[in-house]
Amino acid sequence: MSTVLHSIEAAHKEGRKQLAVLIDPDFGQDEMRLERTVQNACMAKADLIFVGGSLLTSAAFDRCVQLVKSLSDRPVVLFPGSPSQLSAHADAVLFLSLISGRNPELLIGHHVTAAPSIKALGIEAIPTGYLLVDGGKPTTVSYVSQTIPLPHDKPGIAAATALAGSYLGLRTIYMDTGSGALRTVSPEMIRAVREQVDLPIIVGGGIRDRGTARVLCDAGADILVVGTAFEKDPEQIFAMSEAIHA
Ligand code: 1GP
Repeated sequence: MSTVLHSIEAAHKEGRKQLAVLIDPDFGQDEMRLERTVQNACMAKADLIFVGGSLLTSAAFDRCVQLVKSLSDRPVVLFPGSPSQLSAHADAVLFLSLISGRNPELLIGHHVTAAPSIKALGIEAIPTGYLLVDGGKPTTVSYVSQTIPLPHDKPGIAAATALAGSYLGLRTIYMDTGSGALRTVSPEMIRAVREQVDLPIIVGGGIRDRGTARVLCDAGADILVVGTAFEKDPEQIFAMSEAIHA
């Protein structure tokens, strides 16, 4: 049943790096651009398509996921900014615990609200420890989650947090500086987490060029998530995919 997680774990074990193209549901309102982004993601052999955003300003979330799924031969994974961002058209949902923060709603509250819906919709839940890392400016995630990001220069705290997450049974670790961040998670922080946990590591926030992507992969990231750069220029997906898969 847990096919998306199994494929992520298999890639991690084999050292195959993966690209996840992030689609913001609001961005999805421009259907022609969305179509081009998804088509490029498929042609460039991006590994996953994530759909989600921190702010639920779109009433058409389900419609967006349905459209993405209809255009894509890649697994579609929800990266929900709230318990209402669920859709039966997705293959899986990142079941996120914001373990860098101390907001109980994001450690267990929203999970209780969302769990019955996820079961009813029949989508795969991927238990994910989410670490929000300071990316040089306040982001929507830090504002909406009302949590303080982990300091950018404290890899030890990230490593201890990820280790605790693995002891709690989480299956992937997602380190994120937030959409449009000025800087990415540091290679030092990724290395520190990699030394502590043998779980697939997802890294996102502020990744704009292939050189940076390579450095983050070499540090131990398994999946890189890119949103803003592809919103600006969907043609960038090809070069980024090539760099990550090299
Ligand atoms: C944000 O990790 C994602 O949660 C993607 O960030 O939009 O900066 O690529 P960008």
